[in-house]
Amino acid sequence: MKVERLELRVLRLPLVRFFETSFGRVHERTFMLVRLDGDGVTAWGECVADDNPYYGSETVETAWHVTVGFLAPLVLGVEFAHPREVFPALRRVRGHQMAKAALEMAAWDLYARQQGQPLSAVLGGVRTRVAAGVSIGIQDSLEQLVDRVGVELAEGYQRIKIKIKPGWDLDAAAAVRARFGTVPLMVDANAAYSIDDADHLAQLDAFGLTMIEQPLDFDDIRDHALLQRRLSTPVCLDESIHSVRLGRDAIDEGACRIINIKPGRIGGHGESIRLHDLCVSRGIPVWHGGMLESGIGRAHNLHLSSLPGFSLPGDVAASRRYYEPDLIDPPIEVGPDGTIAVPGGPGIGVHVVDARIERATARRLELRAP
Ligand code: OSB
Ligand code: MG
Repeated sequence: MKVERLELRVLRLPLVRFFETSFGRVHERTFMLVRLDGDGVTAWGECVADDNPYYGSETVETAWHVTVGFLAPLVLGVEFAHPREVFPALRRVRGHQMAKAALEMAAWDLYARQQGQPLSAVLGGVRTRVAAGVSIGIQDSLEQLVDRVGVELAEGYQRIKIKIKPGWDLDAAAAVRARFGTVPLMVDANAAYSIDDADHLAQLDAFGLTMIEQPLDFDDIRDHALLQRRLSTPVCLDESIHSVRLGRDAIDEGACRIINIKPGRIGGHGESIRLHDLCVSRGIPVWHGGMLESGIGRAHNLHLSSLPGFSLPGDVAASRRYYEPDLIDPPIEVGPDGTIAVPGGPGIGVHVVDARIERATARRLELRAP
């Protein structure tokens, strides 16, 4: 497999509905797409970096800079026997997992398409449909929150995740429980608390949550281990796990009982498979996180979610919760049983609508193999 041409684009797309986390409210997303061409085949990857460094330290601008200046030259025109060789080939660039992931994931799509196989088959997937949950942002009122939960449950989603922050936590969980009883429910704090809040967070134990996601800092393992000892609710780490090694450390220290895998956060599909395998061997359930991706990133996520260790519903919801129209046609849809089909064609298996990409493009750059 050889990449002959690389195209980068920055796109801007309005969200169907605003999305609010403990670090802020967004109404649109700005993100980078990577297109690779080789041997007459076109492949796509999506970078999950935002236009701000609030979830993680990367941004669209850092991803662009690092890809053009440092990552692309390590891939363009280089012969790879398999896409699992791509992440190690980028090793001299430290960090920048989101930028690496977009390129690496596009390389997997390129390889799978060249093999004429669905990406899931190449990744080692075993499922044709994956269980879907939804992530519901912070709302303006508890009534609005409960209404949104009702709408999503009616769509079939198998579990509800609500975003929390100080001042929007116990009451929010209580409101959902009061209206919807024992529905599978979890909360995601996006690092909004500190270990000094342990007593407060322990009050969440009363709600029978399936987990609390990333309560403490993005680079913390140790305080999460202290917190986990004080909670009966399982801690799930998201932001803290930006490499397979950190996943191992977190499990060894008892900092979490569940891990959320986002390929963009740890450098792509190859590293995600390694983290998945580690978690399976250590008895740690994993599920697939989401980053408000367009249909391109969403399709990648579905293929990865088909691996056997993804035993909990992921944040892999239908296209129309995010973008209308999506960049792909047909859009990704959820069935009444709360599952989503893994696309079946070669590679990511979705039809990318060039005209929609063109319309949303703010910037474009083309690089060719020397
Ligand atoms: O923490 O999982 C998160 C969205 C943006 C950044 C971080 C997160 C999220 C979500 C949304 O929870 C998941 C999705 O629906 O794509
Ligand atoms: Mg999260």
